[in-house]
Amino acid sequence: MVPVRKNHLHMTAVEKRRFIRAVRRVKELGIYDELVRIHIQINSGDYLGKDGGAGKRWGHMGPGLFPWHRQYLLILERALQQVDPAVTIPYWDWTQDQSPDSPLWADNFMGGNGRPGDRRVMTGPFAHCNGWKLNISVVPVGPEHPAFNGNYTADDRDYLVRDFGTVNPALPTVKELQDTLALTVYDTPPYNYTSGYGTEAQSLRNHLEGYAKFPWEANLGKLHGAGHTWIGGHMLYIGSPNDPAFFLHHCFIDKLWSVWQQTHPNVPHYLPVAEHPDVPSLNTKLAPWYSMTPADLLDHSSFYTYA
Ligand SMILES: [Cu+2]
Repeated sequence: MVPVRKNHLHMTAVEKRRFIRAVRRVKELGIYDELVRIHIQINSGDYLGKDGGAGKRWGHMGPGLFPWHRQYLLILERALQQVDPAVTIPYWDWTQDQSPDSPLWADNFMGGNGRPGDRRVMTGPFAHCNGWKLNISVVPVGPEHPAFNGNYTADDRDYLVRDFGTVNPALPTVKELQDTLALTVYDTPPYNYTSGYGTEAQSLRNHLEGYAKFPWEANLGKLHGAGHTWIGGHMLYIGSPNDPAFFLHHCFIDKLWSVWQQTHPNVPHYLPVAEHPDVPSLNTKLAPWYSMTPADLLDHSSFYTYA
């Protein structure tokens, strides 16, 4: 039986309770925080190497975005299933589910926005007052824009922070998503945050990641980026997996890679195929696990399906 991932809106109250219980248990076991640590380590390296020549960008600002996060989510999901075999990671479709009053943010699921002032989350299972304490958290330092900054220092706040709609007031629209999913090229040299800018050179990956936009679009930071920035708080920076909403957001990104593949069955579903100094190729084992390649991760259907 292959596990089925579903939209959180279609989960029963019992399914939600079991998901939350498993996440909190995996946190107690230290597995969750180890995943946070890995994300910080990999993401920082990816940002510091954004212009190339500094080793591989594994999971961000490059084609590894989809396979790397697919493996990352699989590791969490399998840990959750050790606690409760029925649990899968649900997804958040932010083109349809945009209200701060969504069941997503209810007290029995992700909990709500941060309070005024320090933006501390006060409700739900991931509120500090309900026992969710951050052990590994960082804030950006240095002169660069935080969104392009690989330089971080320890953040001693041990509570989760959210700030809905302040940095970015709007979640992505259906049109924004459809325009990007219409692209027919997975990624383009230099396989970084500049790939596919404009109309000629395409990059499904960079448009979906959010660093490229079409001439008719107003702002960078769309789609994947916009989900992070709309939630705000911890979701803005590389310690974003401290917010369990990260996994519902990235689960939807994961689903979209699959939707794009189905929409364009006859184009390469990962690029580059040949070895490349700055990014994983189709057959490069992904750090820090060195167990699976993008080729191994191209098709999720043996790991899980989407309802
Ligand atoms: Cu990430």
